[in-house]
Amino acid sequence: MPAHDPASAPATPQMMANAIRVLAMDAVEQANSGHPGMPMGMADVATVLFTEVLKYDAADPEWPDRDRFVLSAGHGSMLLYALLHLTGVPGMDMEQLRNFRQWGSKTPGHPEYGHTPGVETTTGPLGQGIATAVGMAMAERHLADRFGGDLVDHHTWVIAGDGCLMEGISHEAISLAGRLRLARLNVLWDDNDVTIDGAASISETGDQVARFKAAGWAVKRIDGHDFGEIRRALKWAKRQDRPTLIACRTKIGKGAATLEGHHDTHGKALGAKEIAATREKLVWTAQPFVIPEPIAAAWRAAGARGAKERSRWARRLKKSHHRAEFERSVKGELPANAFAGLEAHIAKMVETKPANATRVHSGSALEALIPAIPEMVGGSADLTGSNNTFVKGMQPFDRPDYGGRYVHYGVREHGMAAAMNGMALHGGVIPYSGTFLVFSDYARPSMRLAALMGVRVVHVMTHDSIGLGEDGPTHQPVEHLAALRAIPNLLVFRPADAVETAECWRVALEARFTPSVMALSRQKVPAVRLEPAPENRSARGAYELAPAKASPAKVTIFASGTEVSIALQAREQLEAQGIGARVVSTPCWEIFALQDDAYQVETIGTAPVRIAVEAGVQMGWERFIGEGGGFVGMTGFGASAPYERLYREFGITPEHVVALAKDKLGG
Ligand SMILES: Cc1ncc(C[n+]2csc(CCOP(=O)(O)OP(=O)(O)O)c2C)c(N)n1
Repeated sequence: MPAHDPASAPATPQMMANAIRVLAMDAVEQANSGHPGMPMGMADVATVLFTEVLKYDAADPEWPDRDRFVLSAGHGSMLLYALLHLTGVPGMDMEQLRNFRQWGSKTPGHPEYGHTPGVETTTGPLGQGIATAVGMAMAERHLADRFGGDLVDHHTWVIAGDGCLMEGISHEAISLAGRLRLARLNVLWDDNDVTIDGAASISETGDQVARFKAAGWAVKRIDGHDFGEIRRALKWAKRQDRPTLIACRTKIGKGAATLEGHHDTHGKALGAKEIAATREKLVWTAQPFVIPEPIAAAWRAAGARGAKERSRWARRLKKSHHRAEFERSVKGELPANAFAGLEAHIAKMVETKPANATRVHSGSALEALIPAIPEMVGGSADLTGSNNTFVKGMQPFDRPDYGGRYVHYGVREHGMAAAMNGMALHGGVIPYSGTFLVFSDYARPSMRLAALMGVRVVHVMTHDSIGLGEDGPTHQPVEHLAALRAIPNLLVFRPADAVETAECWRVALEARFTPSVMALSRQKVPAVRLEPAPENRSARGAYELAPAKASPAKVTIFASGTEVSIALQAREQLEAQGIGARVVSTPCWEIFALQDDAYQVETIGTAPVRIAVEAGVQMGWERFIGEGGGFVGMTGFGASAPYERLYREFGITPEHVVALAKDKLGG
């Protein structure tokens, strides 16, 4: 047996890194799918990070003051799973690694937040991790200001690959982090010059290090296989007064017998022959999924390194006068009086019945919410005045103290949505932000991940239809409501007036595990909720706003948002002709779908004719109007003109609704 056989040799960093390499290649081999190259290439860097630098206690992966670790290059999931297993995260036993990528395991193809203990965010769509990490670093700074460095004092570490840095979102993330000077954000770039198709240089000639530097980051290049250099660089990163990039020059598949450095190691099993030769090269005699005890013990000790620090922290928390508020915020519970101001505002709106744009009503709702819910942190992608997301008195979130609650995200919708995810994942912050609804397309990949992860973020998306008028079809969403409603676990609210807007805000904030979109208008609309209600009617998703006067109802008109008032006018006209018509307001389809059958059936009603009116495409409305129902809305793109003209030209009028209803009734 050679002297450095892992079964007997002391657990050097090299041996500990080789444990990651072997686990990665064996798990991918067993699954016959996965990505061994990246975990093998970054094993050395990850070993130093997890054994010497990262602040964590594997026994409690939810310790609020832990350093966050984000594997942005999510395809290298076996790196993370190996680390979680080796450091001793509860539940991450070897069985999980044996069952990599299998049904029911905690080791899915790409890391999934909420599915696997210790996974801080879902990654796989390249670039999302680094952009999400920006939000985590923002939340950390914000909470450090709110609760003090005694309770909040940690870093956010990211491993990103060439792919993450090629993605456009990386630009938004890097420039935002640089501008905000997020010194607790440290990115380790797996600089291996390999992507799937071959060398990264076949599609990239940019200088990444120069790019980060230009954005205000501190940068360094190292040999990612030299433990001394890695150690010094990670320590250097913690000392900087700005975010840091460490370009770690690595070889993909490092350690593989013949494939080291080859793009073939990126995304497939190495094969039995290569694995046997690699075992020999690494002098690794242990069977697959067996870690020699000295190495396993050293890893477990690394995982427990932070235990003392965690108990010291827990003692500080116990004594802190911030304790109750800190615990409440981090758990994501709302303050006891969170909605007192909002309910008073609703009562006032019922009384005063203001006609205005729903974006303005949203601004008024926020005026009641912002003072009551200190963890709400707002912002806009450079459309503050249009989105009505700013409440007087809010301070900008900015260096040096980061106590402000309003983020100037700049024109970075995608980066903004990802940063919001990061803040929500970090905990202690409820992020909301604004842009135009049409630009949900720019934010969609991160919104989808928010829905998949189940995080509470609120996207205020104004200018929600042709009703925005003169800016024209580039800015007029048509298919966006349908597209957003298609995302599972995303609440799409489209309130009709001041009361509904406030009600929807409440539902959004109470949805602890669901992101929301508030689709809001630029144009003024009349109040439709004129009477006090004993309950939050929007919390049913859809409800009968106006019953038929002439009974039984012959027509039910369904509408959302700004078209609810059109539906009410159509109802008046039908009733004037002796045709009983009722109106159902549908502020949130997803919530309506959760109501019991009896309520849904009763709300949809039995009128023979069902018409829907919404200034968007029809897709999805069948759930209310059935196959034979009528739809008044858009069938193509809008146009540039004053909105009243557009509604007339595109036939979204009470008269058109009436004509269609009568036609369906047979004259
Ligand atoms: C947005 C997105 N596009 C494409 C992919 C598919 N994909 C996964 S890994 C990868 C190449 C990444 O290259 P690199 O980051 O250098 O990783 P390495 O080859 O070093 O493992 C691609 C294109 C993806 N996961 N996400």
